[in-house]
Amino acid sequence: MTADGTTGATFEKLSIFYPMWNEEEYVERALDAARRACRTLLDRGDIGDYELIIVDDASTDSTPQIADRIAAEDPRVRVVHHARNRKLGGAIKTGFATASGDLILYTDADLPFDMAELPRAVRLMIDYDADIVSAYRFDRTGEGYLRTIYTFWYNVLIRGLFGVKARDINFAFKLCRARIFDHVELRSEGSFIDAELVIRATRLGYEMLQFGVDYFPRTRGESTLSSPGVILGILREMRELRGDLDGIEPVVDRR
Ligand SMILES: Nc1nc2c(ncn2[C@@H]2O[C@H](COP(=O)(O)OP(=O)(O)O)[C@@H](O)[C@H]2O)c(=O)[nH]1
Ligand SMILES: [Mg+2]
Repeated sequence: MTADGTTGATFEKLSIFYPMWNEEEYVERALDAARRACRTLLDRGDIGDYELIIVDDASTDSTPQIADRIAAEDPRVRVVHHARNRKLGGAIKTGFATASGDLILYTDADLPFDMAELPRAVRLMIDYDADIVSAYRFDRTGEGYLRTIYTFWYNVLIRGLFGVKARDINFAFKLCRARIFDHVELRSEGSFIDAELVIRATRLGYEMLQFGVDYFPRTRGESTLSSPGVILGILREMRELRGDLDGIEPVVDRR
């Protein structure tokens, strides 16, 4: 501790949160991987403390019980239970609202990338003074060819409609300085939320840095976010929020 009660680290606290719906096979693995990465960051003095947050979106398997047990054993683990399934956007809003750190990572439970990438992302954020560090997949074909094509066109659409040059906008690696949420207020309840975050933040003038990672598709359980309903939901929210997003004026000077 320094004289003013802070740790002297670059970031006082890193919050990592996972939206989880029926992830009993991943709860422990996801938290273990996060702990290892946080240990490296603590040792390097990049962060002074960390917390790991599970947003249980009304899971019907044993995810809630496993999460509660781990939280009872580890004071750095917190669990928020939704009373009803609110979908990805709802869970992500809960995650950002619960996070108490000045640095926040949102990612998925199924470990789509090696958590050892996190210390590198924090380093990039510091060295380039970015507000968001977002990862893209070097090779997305592991999620299936049809979905790879959807993903490609979704990124093209977001670029065309909103002028945001994101290489892999829906990939679940968004490291954010908490201060962006002084101005970014998310509204999506569904899977448009990733795009909404990036569109709002960059239009407000916040700087986003992107870096590539190897992608590892889930090896346990089933992917639940590529159904026609999810895709239609994205398009509906995009249409509903279009006017709102187009009205955003910068609050940060880009020099
Ligand atoms: N909050 C919430 N999260 C979900 C839901 N369905 C899936 N997820 C979470 O979203 C993340 C990605 O899910 P996944 O099925 O791997 O989708 P994919 O990676 O897009 O194929 C995981 O952390 C899931 O637990 C849901 O209905 N609500
Ligand atoms: Mg996945």
